[in-house]
Amino acid sequence: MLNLVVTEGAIARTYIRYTGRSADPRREVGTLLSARDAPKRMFPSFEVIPAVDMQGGQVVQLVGGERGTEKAYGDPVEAARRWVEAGAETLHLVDLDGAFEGERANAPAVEAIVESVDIDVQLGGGIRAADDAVGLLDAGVDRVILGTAAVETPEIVGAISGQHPDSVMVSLDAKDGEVVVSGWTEGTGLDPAEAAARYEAEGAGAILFTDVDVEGQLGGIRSEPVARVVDAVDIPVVASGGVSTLSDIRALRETGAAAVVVGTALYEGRFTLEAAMDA
Ligand code: AMZ
Repeated sequence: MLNLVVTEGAIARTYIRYTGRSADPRREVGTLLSARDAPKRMFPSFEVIPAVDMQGGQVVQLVGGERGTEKAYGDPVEAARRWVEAGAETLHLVDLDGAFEGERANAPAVEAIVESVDIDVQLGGGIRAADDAVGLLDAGVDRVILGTAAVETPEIVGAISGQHPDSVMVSLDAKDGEVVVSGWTEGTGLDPAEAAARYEAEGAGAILFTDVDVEGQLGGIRSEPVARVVDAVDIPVVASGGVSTLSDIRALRETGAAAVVVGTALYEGRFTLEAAMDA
């Protein structure tokens, strides 16, 4: 008998156990193949995602996204490996030089991470053209994160999703209630919840919502702005900004967010990734 142990959406990875001969192997194998070809659901259960923000080839964390406030935390590939060992299911990579300058500058570290880890990798910062995004997805990045380009050219979301379904995460980063772009230096006049609904219609697979007002400050999260975005869409919303305690993580989970990105609190050892995932 062929005993297939299937966990939703993840059959191709690990959850197959063969325990003998099947009465009808062709049927079993057919089921197995179609399950493997089915698209993987993004964030099937709540995730705590470590951030690897890069500047000049180093991991850094900024306070409120302001240049000049950076604190460095070493080599990105080592950090990525450390998060994988600690049990991360997804890595959140940001090319900060790319976000500020409009052109990605940490590609060697990104490539090395994509090659050395076998968990999902999402990447943002300086992805401003559809062909760059598609190239990254072809090269093994699981999701591209678009901020500035999605605001300037909303159709880019559909253009990329057409080739790689469910692989565009639109980043709506809010300062004083308004979406900001270009390294969070320029306002757009957009309301984050209204914009989220619009990008869902454009084909976004998920929304990243960063509460810039509390970002990097270890001062705690605000639930309401996250809940507003969650309530505006059906696609997963990943929350970011301000996490300093395990109860911040629980509070974000209660908003209905699908995942939370944590940076400074993990690098400063406020809690471990294991403890955060247990929370
Ligand atoms: O810290 C910052 N100033 C900052 C930052 N972390 N500015 C942008 N970003 C991130 C966004 C998103 O993930 O949260 O960069 C990405 C968007 O970049 P772009 O180049 O598409 O606007």
